[in-house]
Amino acid sequence: MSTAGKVIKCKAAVLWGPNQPLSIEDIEVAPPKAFEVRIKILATGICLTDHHAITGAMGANFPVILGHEAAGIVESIGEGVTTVKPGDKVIPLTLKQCGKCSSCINPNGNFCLEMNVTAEGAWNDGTTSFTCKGKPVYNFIVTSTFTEYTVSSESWVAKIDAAAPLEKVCLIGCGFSTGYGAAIKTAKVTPGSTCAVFGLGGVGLSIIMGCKAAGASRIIGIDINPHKFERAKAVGATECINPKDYTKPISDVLKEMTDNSVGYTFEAIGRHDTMIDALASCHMSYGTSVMVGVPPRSKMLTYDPMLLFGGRTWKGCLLGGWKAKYDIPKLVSDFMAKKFDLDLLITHVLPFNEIHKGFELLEKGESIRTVLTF
Ligand code: CND
Ligand code: ZN
Ligand code: ZN
Repeated sequence: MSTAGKVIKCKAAVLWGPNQPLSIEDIEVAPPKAFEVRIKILATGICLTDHHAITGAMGANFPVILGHEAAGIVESIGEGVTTVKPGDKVIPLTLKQCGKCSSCINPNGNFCLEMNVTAEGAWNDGTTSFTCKGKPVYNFIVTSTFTEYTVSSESWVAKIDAAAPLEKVCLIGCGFSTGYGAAIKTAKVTPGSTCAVFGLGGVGLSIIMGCKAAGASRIIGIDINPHKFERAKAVGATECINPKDYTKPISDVLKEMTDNSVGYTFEAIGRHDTMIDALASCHMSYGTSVMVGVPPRSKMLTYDPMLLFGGRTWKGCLLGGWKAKYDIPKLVSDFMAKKFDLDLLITHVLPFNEIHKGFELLEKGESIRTVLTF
């Protein structure tokens, strides 16, 4: 029996407030309105950004359904939707692409200026697509994938290869694309260069994969958890170091190790101190440092401007700098063409109802990516 046009009752992990446990609830998901798409989620990764929203380091409206790294199948579409149809395999996007604003038309921009309209987790008319116990439940970066069904807007959904394995390509929805793009698209790592990656989680390892694909000859991984080193090396790190093993600043350690030749550094943790460490660790005159970790909300960062005065470049990027609606399907095609291996990033696969275990593994530093399947 078709569910199109009807409210769907299903399970979702609802976060009722900051620092509360995720609660698996029965929710109602409204049918898609004009230009909206309702998606049956089949696989979703857990990213540290979801954890930032739980702790309050990243803003969200409560109650909220988190999750933003997923793949699924279109269940039904609203009036006017032309780029996807029921049955299509899709990845919900964390960035929209209007295709018309100054950011979308510039080849280097991917942060669509229309983004702010949905910043509060509700649609333009103030409504939400989810309800639980009679209360509206907000969305998270328009994706909300810790649910059996979600609703997104057409410009935030990318149709992907019908043969793509969803339990793997879900990582292309965030972590993989973010890291890989940070290296090849944002930093534009050059062949033969030396790179240093701070933070060896799913995003950091994807940065390493991007540095390797770009032809870097030395890739140094940095993490305070040495258990991350083995997998970092498996994806391409040439060596790994733990800042806790040194008394001097990590930037000095890297300078000595490389005869002062670190061309590119990346911060994939989300801390101010490591953002400065990463900046100070790239070459003072030609180095580029990319801020990939989400900066803690509402906190100012102070730094010595001399760090930039000699010529360093400091950049940030969202989703690796990719133009989501156009580039995500291409990355899925690249995966299908075996240009990179997502299995190296997936340490755990759990059923959706074990989401708590997935977060526990992340908190304990025991996972790279946990994929939840439905
Ligand atoms: P994950 O938790 O898997 O990895 C972070 C790693 O950092 C862990 O291995 C930690 O041990 C390590 N770490 C923690 N503190 C330190 C420290 N002081 N020094 C060195 N290493 C440390 O996180 P993830 O890979 O899922 O995400 C990483 C960041 O990227 C996080 O801030 C997330 O919110 C952000 C991000 C950004 C974007 C974007 O579009 N820019 C997209 N997704 C995620
Ligand atoms: Zn735009
Ligand atoms: Zn993410």
